[in-house]
Amino acid sequence: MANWVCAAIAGRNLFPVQHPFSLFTRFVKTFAAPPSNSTLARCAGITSMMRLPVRGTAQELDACFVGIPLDIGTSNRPGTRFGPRQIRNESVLIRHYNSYTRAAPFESLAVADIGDVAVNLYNLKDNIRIIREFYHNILSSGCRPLTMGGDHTITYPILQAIAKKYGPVGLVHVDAHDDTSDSVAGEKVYHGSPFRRCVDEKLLDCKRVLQIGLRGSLANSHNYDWSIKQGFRIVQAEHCWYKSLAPLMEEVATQMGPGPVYISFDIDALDPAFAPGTGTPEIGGLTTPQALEIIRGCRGMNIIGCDLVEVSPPYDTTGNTALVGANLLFEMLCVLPGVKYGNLPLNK
Ligand SMILES: [Mn+2]
Repeated sequence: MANWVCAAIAGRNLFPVQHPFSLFTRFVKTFAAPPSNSTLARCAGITSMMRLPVRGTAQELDACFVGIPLDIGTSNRPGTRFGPRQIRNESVLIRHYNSYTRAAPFESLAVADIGDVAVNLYNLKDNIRIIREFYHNILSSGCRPLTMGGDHTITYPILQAIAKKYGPVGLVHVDAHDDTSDSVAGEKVYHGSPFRRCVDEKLLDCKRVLQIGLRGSLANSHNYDWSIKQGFRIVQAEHCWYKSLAPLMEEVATQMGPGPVYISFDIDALDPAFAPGTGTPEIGGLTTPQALEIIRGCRGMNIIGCDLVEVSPPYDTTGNTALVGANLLFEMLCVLPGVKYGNLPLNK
């Protein structure tokens, strides 16, 4: 897409700009908001995340959306290779401001969609290197990535890159499953093992890890013992039923402290009633209001990256699962450090 088209869609400054004395394109930090539907109909325009400008680099961005269209790490239903596309498609509905928290992310941060990682669909392990190197690049400029998955395998190489820059990080892991298996069929890399690999490589600050939403049937009765032994805080879905999670998130904020924190949100943490389009659904899950409470409860933490994984469009032809995912990514953007907030609601 021509740069002037990006700028026209954004309705703001041109970028990247051509330096008058240079043959090279020079990227400059500029703010860009999604287009209003007064100037561009929601069904029009290039389908980037929220129809934000598309850029080929994370340079000079505070945050970027990036897709990883991968599903060859799945254990049951495939289809998450189509996740980023459908999340982008459903994201065109999302507007500029957070209606409840009053977050104004596009007035606070330079944000764009930098496209997808060039995955290898024929060699899962090769993607570990491909994704890690891609994220080294993103992080080298100080940009905070918001990733659209993709199956949960992708969080392992993302955290390799994150930990190289920040050291071991805190983790808010929202999921129906703990994803800490050691191996399956003799393979160490798949979507059930990312956090085991992260602990193996000391990528996590284990006292600052929350796993929330866990449930469903297990392969053995002591399945969660390994996580607890590492020092993780485990909150099973049953302990979330019928209540607000805002008080819990205040405790989690204390647990996380001022250090860097990564958010990894598996859409299967939600009940299949809210998000059926996923590979390993489990009944009795979280509600969408609880998902909002968890993410909004991360405000004030030093969030250095986020992902939303496991959206599998073939299993939800309504698009609702991707719509939920797109909105949760917007909510994550709204709690990044540096986001300004307007006046809070007057009436509770
Ligand atoms: Mn998962």
